[in-house]
Amino acid sequence: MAGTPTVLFVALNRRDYSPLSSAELGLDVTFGLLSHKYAILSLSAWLKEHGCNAAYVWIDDINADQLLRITRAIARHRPDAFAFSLTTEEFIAHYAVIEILKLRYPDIHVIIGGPHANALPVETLKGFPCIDYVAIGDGEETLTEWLVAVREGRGHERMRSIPGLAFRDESYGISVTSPRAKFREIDKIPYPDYSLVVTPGKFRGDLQALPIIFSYGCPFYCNFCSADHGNYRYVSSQRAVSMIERAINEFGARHFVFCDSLWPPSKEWMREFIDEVEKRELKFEFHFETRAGRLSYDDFIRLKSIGLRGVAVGVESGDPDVLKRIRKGITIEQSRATFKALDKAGIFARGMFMVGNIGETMSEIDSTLDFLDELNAPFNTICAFRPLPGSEVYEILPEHEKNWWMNVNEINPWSFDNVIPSVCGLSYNEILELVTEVNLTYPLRLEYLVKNVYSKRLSEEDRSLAKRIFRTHLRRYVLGIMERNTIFRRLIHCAKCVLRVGS
Ligand code: B12
Ligand code: SF4
Repeated sequence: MAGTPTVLFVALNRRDYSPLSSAELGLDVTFGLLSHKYAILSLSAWLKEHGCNAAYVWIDDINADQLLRITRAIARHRPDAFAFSLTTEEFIAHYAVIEILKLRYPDIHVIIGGPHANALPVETLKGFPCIDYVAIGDGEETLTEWLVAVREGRGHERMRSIPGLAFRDESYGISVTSPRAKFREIDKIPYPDYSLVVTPGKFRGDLQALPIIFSYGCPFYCNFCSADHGNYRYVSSQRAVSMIERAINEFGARHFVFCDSLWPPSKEWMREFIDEVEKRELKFEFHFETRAGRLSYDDFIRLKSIGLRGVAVGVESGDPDVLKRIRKGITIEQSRATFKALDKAGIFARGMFMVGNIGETMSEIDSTLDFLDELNAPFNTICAFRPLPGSEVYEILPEHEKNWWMNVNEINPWSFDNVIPSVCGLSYNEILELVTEVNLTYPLRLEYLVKNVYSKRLSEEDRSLAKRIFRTHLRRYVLGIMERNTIFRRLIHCAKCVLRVGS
């Protein structure tokens, strides 16, 4: 373990994490976002600029072959520590990996950070003994100071002086150090370390999109969300363009997904960004997520001229009372106007909706489903609400329901086996069933075909994408009906028997 203090980031990246993956929908090219955590790319770059080293290994399942990848990475990099960046929903699946690592390498420290760690540092350490440290808050300085302390073999006294940490101390209690100050000078954060996940010269920039983030936190306070509310910080527009330019020149990137909670930070920032992209004559395509009411038709047209391909809009609900209750801070009218502007500008729009929000009634859910059809976007993601740790709604759960995340199915966090508390009249499984049905049948409507597949409003490429969405959903729907149909099931059974006898 000579040389530079080294951390090995480890991740379990399953492709089947969502009920309808983008690969299944044929959306690979457009939404073919590299699934690796941006935080890992960003923290790695920071460590490398601050006297440490970082490596990264990911597996797509827990089996002997995949675990061998980790063993090889350990032999190659000889890390001082294993690091994980986790959301709540992927925690349990990753803990299975952590247990295996701890069993094989008991002397290598394990640290976790990210949204789950930020929300429940103490509960996580208490319930999961193979985790040694939890980082709370912005991780750049915490991880660097901690890694150096680990390398120097300093004990808990030294760890107590590092802000933003929680750990199991000598008396088996949990120590939490002072809060880590928010990182303000975010222009100083180095360019993301894409070298961890793509090889220059080999990366298919025409087929895959790189994630890129220009901001930390969010200025809004939606009560279902666990983002770092109010602590909104963003890089300058010049810096943002330089980040893109560098990814284009070094890695051959052509597509980006701006993964900020919301983009752009402001209209003025956006104008400067566009001017700078034009000045540097950069050629790339991009998608981003925004809030309803933030951008106009003219804005979309200007953004389209520098490569905008698609926009996701957080509509959440079609009911004004629900929007107020969840403190979304937008109106139905604003969503309507944003989708109209996107339609008129011929931009591929994606609506993001949620069902099962706090106190939601069946008639409020119906309003959302009606609104979904009214907006008639080429694509939507409709989520079954989960009370995420770190959000305001999580805090109001009765104590005995707060541990739901400990029981999430390791194989499929979206499965119906999960016992997830509901905060409305329907149970979680009822909501999930409804949402799965709506996700599946949404494009199977005449209005969808007329507007998104046959009208000439969208580009040829986007229309063929909408057609793929229609076909994939139709195939799945028909197969679903067949699977549920007893006569059909029996026929298949008979056919199999005949084939068996025949052979
Ligand atoms: C980008 C993003 C995504 C992208 C990820 C793209 C990518 N390739 O990285 C996509 C669209 C794929 C995505 C998907 C989902 N996301 Co998301 N996403 C975000 C978002 C907007 C930004 C996250 C980000 O990368 N920020 C930039 C990095 C640099 O900051 P950071 O992650 O906060 O990390 C800092 C610290 O936490 C810390 N840190 C992080 N990791 C580590 C590790 C170590 C070892 C240390 C020491 C420190 C550390 O240091 C970092 C730098 O200071 C956040 C909201 C937000 N504003 O935070 C939601 C958020 C993370 N997502 C969330 C959710 C729920 C999801 C989904 C489950 C949604 C869904 N229903 O499908 C999925 C599944 C993700 C999964 N695998 O589990 C939740 C997580 C809440 C929770 N309690 O877990 C968030 C917080 C939003 C919310 N609704 O509350 N997401
Ligand atoms: S849902 Fe979006 S806008 Fe609302 S607080 Fe979370 S990140 Fe911000």
